[in-house]
Amino acid sequence: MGRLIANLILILGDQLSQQIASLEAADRETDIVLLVEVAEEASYVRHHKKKIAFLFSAMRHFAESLHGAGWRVDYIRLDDAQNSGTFGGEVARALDRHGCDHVLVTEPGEWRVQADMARWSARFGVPVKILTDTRFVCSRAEFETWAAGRKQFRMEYFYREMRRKTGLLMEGDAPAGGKWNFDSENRKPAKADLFMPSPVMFAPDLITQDVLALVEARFADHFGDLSGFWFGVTGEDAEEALAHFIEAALPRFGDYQDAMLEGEKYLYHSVLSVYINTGLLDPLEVCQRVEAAWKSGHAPLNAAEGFIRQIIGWREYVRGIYWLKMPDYVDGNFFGNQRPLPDFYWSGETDMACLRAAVKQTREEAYAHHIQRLMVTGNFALLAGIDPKQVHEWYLAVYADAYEWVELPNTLGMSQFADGGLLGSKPYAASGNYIHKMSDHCKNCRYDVKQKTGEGACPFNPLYWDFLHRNRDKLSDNPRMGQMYRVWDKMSEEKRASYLHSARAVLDAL
Ligand code: FAD
Ligand code: DLZ
Ligand code: SF4
Repeated sequence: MGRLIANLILILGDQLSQQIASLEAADRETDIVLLVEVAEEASYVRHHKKKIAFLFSAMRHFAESLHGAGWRVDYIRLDDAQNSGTFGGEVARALDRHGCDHVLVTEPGEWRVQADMARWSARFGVPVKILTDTRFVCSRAEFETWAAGRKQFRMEYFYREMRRKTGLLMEGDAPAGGKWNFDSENRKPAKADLFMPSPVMFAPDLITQDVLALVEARFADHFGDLSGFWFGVTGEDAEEALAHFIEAALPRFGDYQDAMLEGEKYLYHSVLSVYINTGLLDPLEVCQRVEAAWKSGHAPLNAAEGFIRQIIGWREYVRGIYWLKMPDYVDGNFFGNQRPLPDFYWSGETDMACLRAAVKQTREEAYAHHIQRLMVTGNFALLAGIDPKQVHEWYLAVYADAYEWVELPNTLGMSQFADGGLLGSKPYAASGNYIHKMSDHCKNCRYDVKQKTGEGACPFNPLYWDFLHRNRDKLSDNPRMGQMYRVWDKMSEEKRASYLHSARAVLDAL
């Protein structure tokens, strides 16, 4: 006999897993699964067209697979005549349609959505149960316990606990290979290579083609190219992408993790965040597969460890920080930066070759790898004193893998140091020399990376010193910055003035 209580189970666009907690707790006989395409989610920041298309297509495919697995699925399309455009509005309509007396959801990834859900029970007059998202190794409650009483949070210590908890790359109580972290081996610049792997690209099927037409019609004025859409949109596609990454790119992932090359959009990166963050891949399973590749001798330890650290270390850690510190976190502005985001973050029209390449590929693919995000677009915004909230909204909009829980701490914390150093012990600020060392962009640039000041100098060079000078009261006590202030102080008055003058010219031209 089925249960008397029928649940309405709302599955959000980034919860597309049959193992998601709300489905695990549900009953196929009595419960209704609801998925909704809603205008508010696509436009509270104006997401990249490819991101919206990916999500809608993945949601439609997921609904089909649920139906095939025997679930009763109610799917609301964006262009359904009665679509209210919001999660709450669609839950209200579905409760009327189906007469369910409970709502069951898995906790959402964004504070904004959680705050809305907290009001649903009173609004709809039915119990609303919000379940822990079991896709994460560390629950929000566990992270709070870890953080309690600590003056400083450091990812490295958190990561070691996650290694112990998961048993990944552990030999008894000790880390495999005798070290927790092989990052020092992972800083090689890459060379153009005919055999550079590329992620598996999937031709759009009929469902995706429908969605592409919808997105082109409804979101024509959003950032991003829709043409050349190749993302996988099902769990099977994502599996194939994972297998290909492990086979073709993982062995060199570690070595070239920090490298950039003109015209090479992916290098040895996995391009899996888009699938992991929507639920098409399970993060722990991904790590176990990578560990198995190391155990079988296919990939070296520095690659496997580097990759696993990103997922059970950084990914879990930034989520913990997000939930610990929201809602105030988003207003962090340690340096008091107010400058608006330059237009070229949208147009890509700049003579700075590194920025042009990063923005161009972001527009084309809704993807850029970590070092492009951190050391090119992020570094420039930091040095130029851009309002961190505008920087945050840009990253949230333009990347297919961006959800606030992961994007915000990476942008506002790691990249812009706007949280005053909760996430990193010093700002990721660098002059042109870093980009020159790690990439081949400078040879295609109108600016000269070796030139420090004056017309034609790489803008990162004067901006770097101007940033340090401008923020001296905030940074000079930081032990990791002392050395740079000593270098600045030893410069002649004339040299310092020349840096500041050149920086002013760059900033005035923005
Ligand atoms: P790979 O280099 O192949 O790394 C493997 C996996 O590790 C990724 O798929 C991802 O799941 C995880 N990972 C790596 N670094 C991080 C990190 N710092 N935080 C969390 N997970 C990480 N990542 C997002 O998933 N969504 C975002 O919105 C996002 N915004 C970012 C904004 C800025 C300013 C910066 C500096 C980083 C941001 N990151 C974000 C982290 C990282 O850049 C991306 O996860 C990565 O580029 C995704 O590409 P990939 O799958 O090829 O990653
Ligand atoms: C990003 C996004 C977009 C563009 N559209 C939808 C949607 O129409 N329906 C949906 O369920 N989810 C969408 N999402 C993902 C949500 O924004 C995400 O689930 C919340 O921000 C919580 O992380
Ligand atoms: Fe970027 Fe400067 Fe190199 Fe040009 S010279 S590509 S602006 S780092």
